[in-house]
This record gives sequence, structure tokens and C-alpha cells, in this order.
Amino acid sequence: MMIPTIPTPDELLDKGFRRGKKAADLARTSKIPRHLKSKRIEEIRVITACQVIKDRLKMILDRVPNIETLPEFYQDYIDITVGVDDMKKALGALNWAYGIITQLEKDYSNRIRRSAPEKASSLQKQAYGRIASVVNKIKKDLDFLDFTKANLRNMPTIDFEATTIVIAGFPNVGKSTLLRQITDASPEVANYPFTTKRIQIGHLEKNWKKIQIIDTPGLLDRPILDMNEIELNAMVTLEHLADAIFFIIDVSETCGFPIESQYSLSEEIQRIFNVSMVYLFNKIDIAQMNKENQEKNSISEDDFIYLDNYLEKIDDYLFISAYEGKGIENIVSKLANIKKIERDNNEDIEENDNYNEDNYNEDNYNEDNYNEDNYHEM
Ligand SMILES: Nc1nc2c(ncn2[C@@H]2O[C@H](COP(=O)(O)OP(=O)(O)OP(=O)(O)O)[C@@H](O)[C@H]2O)c(=O)[nH]1
Ligand SMILES: [Mg+2]
Repeated sequence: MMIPTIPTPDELLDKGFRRGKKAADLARTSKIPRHLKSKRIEEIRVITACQVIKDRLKMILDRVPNIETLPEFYQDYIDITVGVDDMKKALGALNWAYGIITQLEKDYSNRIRRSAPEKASSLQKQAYGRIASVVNKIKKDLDFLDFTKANLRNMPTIDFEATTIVIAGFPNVGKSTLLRQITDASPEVANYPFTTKRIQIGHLEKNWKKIQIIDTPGLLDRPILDMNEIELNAMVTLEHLADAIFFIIDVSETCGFPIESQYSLSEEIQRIFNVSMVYLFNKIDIAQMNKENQEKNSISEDDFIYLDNYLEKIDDYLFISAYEGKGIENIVSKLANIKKIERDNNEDIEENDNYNEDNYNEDNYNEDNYNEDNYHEM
């Protein structure tokens, strides 16, 4: 997600005050009657500083997409990554500052205009002091938005039109290896759990159908409440995007987890998400088979008698070696048969890009709050 560069309070004030000075210098050279000049200069200084600071705040408020209009997947993603409520609070604080500065601009330009010329300069200083105090009050909000910018920079770009297959399974079972095999994506593969920390997307086309394959971080067989941010990323993807789940079970158990726990996770996922599931029994190249069979080129289900308990409970499965590319063509033909699930949250992203004028428009600002002393921790 594109969030504009977020200034620090000092940067914001520096820029405003520098531009204020410039405008004042310009006014000094203009032809204004002498008795009005000092007032005019200070009025212009205050107005310019306020305008510059407000413009910057408005630019940020306008450019950050309105979270509520984003597809639910993004909303949840943002919530897990930075926290939607915190983000709204930070934007609310910027909006508050915008309102106060608008008011200060009006108040002080009036006061300077009505003041005695020798008072103009001290009124301007007073105005600057108040502007600085307002801007400094939103320091933690600016900091937070800067943190948000850094964290959402790599937010995945989802194609909401494409049929979406989500690859899930325990850590280290070969999910990313599979994504590499069947798409153009090149996620990191390593021989340790939790290599993949955020979702990875690969694309392919089959029978003119756009298919998007999402590789997720490994999940453990444990309650959702115990999951960390990395695992929640996988769950949110399953919830909002999966038209089918390709669940990988590492039959070699070299991932470090027994088949039984892997299978039990698949049941849990099936229970939570009512989406069709294809089981991919992976790493057959190193799975335990009897000696005689190991020498054969082709593998038959008879070689995996020890999996019978599981196989009799499921109807859609394949034996594969993601590493050696065995069984991949069967997966690809399965992909072609997956039907897209129509979800009401698959809004067009273009539409969601319309900026949040309504939410952060100064007109909506409550007049009662136009006092920086009323600022509560938002
Ligand atoms: N022998 C063999 N090794 C495999 C196979 N598939 C994956 N591996 C290996 O298993 C290890 C883990 O593979 P990854 O693709 O990173 O597994 P992952 O499920 O994405 O793991 P996380 O991202 O950590 O959850 C790597 O060392 C792979 O080379 C396979 O079919 N056969
Ligand atoms: Mg991985």
C-alpha cells in the first residue's frame, strides 16, 4: 500500500516556518503603506506557515486509502500487521491537527489585522508557538504512520479476479518449493521451519483461466488464539482468498512433524474454512517405501500402505515430490478444474482507491474540538 512519506514534527514545522519567512520577505519588498506593512508581513507569515503545514497533512490524509473500503483481506492484513484501530487513531489525530491549525490561521490573521502595528510581531510569535505545540502533539501519530508505511510497503498485490489456490501445511513441508515448481514465483526455500514469513504469490494461466497460487507461512496444529502474526497471515489468506486449499503433508516427516499432527491440522482447517481441499503428499522421493519399490520409477499408492488410515478418509489427493518435480503435471490439471468462489468482498481495487475525503474532510470536523487544549489521547 502506498503511504506517502511521513515527516517528523520538526520537518513539518521547519518547512512551514521557512516558507512563512520567504513569504514575509517577499511582502517586505512590496509596496504597502508603511503603517500597514508590519501587520501585513506577520499576517502573511502566519497564513503561509499554516497553509504549508495543512497542505502536507491533507496530502497524507488524502493519500492513505480509506481502510473500510478495502477488500476484507487487506483490512485483516493491515490489522494483523499494524492494527487498523491504531491507524485510524493516528489519522484522526492528523485530522484534528488540521482543524486546529485552520482555526489558528483564522484567529491569528484576524488578530494581527486588528492589532496595533507594534503588536503584530508578538502575535505572530504566539501563533507560531501554538502551531508548534499542535504539531508536536501529533508526534507519536506521525511516528506510527511512518512505521505503518514501512510495514505495509510489501503488502501483497492480490488479483481479485483470478481463481486462487492457497498452499497450506505445517512449516518446512515444501510449500514454497511447490510454488516455485508450478509458477514463476521464487520464494525462499530452506531446510528450517518458518522460512516463509509473509504470503508469496505466483501466477499461471491454464485454459485461458488466470490462476493465482498463494504460498503461506507454515501453520502449527494449535488454537488460533496462540498464533503469531506470521501464522495469522496464513489464516487470513485462507479465509478471504482461497477458492481451494492445497494442503501439503510431508510424508517423509523430515519437516520435523509427524504425519498425524499434519493431518489433524488439515482437518481443523477444513472445519474452519468450508473450501475444497486437495491433499498433496509430498517428498515421496525420500519417503519410507519398501526397498523393492524404491528402485521402481513409478510410485503407486500401494507403496504408501502406511497412509491408508488417512487415504480412506479423503477423496482428493496426489502423491508428489515438489523437489524433483514429480506429480506436478497432475496438480496443474487439477488447478484447471477449481471454480472461483464469488465473495461479496471482492471489490474492485480501483474503486477503493478513492481517497477518504469524506472521512477526513475539515468540514466534518467538530467545532467543539477546535482547541488544542481539548486534545485527548486519541
Ligand atoms: N527430498 C525432498 N525435499 C523437499 C521436497 N520438497 C521440499 N523439500 C525440502 O524441504 C525443505 C523445506 O522446503 P520449503 O519449500 O522451504 O518448505 P515450506 O513448507 O515452504 O517451509 P516454511 O516456509 O518454513 O513453512 C527444503 O530443504 C526443501 O528443499 C521434496 O519433494 N523432496
Ligand atoms: Mg515456505
